[in-house]
Amino acid sequence: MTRKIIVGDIHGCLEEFEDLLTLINLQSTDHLFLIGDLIDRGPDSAGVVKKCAQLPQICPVTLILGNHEEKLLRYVKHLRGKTGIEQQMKGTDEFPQLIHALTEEEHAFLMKAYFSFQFEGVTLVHGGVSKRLKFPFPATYKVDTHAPKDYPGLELLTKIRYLNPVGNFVSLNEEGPEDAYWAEVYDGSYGHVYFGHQPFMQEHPKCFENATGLDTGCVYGGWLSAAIIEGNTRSFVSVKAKKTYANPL
Ligand SMILES: [Mn+2]
Repeated sequence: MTRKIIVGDIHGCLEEFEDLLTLINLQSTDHLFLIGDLIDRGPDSAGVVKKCAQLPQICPVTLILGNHEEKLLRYVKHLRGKTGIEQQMKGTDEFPQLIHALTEEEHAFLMKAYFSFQFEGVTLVHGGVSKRLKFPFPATYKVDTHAPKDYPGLELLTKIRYLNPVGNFVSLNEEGPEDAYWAEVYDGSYGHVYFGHQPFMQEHPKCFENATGLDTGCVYGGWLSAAIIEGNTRSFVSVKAKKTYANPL
């Protein structure tokens, strides 16, 4: 039977990712989903992208766009367009070296990412969802065919954490006592949502009523996790980080 395997935020943790793939024992009948944030903070972002770009040789691979990939693609767009805007972007220190290390094929792999993806009652996004989204949802949105200028706010799917009482996005570190973490208040109307972005420092993914958080903080010394969906059953696999590579922001 087809297994749908959803892997949490890797953030350059290549060794842990390879160990996780060994545990999963990927088959040609599987479908692998990567929930985004392959890159930044960890020891080998280029190695992780290279590894991921090879995996379609084994089975179908779907990349969900993380906020770090979203920023990288925007950076490259400005760089290639010679706008100079990329020099004003923050949190891009690792990008020049990473861009240099990636081939055109590997860059193209990142361009094939999805803002959101749907299958059988499940929605995948990197960050989170809200009922105030300004585009039809749930739906599958792809980076190379759905431009954020045509679908305003599409990039929010990569970075939603807190929502204000009416459901609007609250920027990082600007949340107040009246704001709620999106997965705590999500009513399930878009199906069960699998997501990353928010590190939960625990051995297995964080289960909410209508959502599952797959980022178990590997780059911060936690775990790298995956959910495996096979028919009506679901299981989790995790590997412990070999060390602490970064401090939580
Ligand atoms: Mn993220």
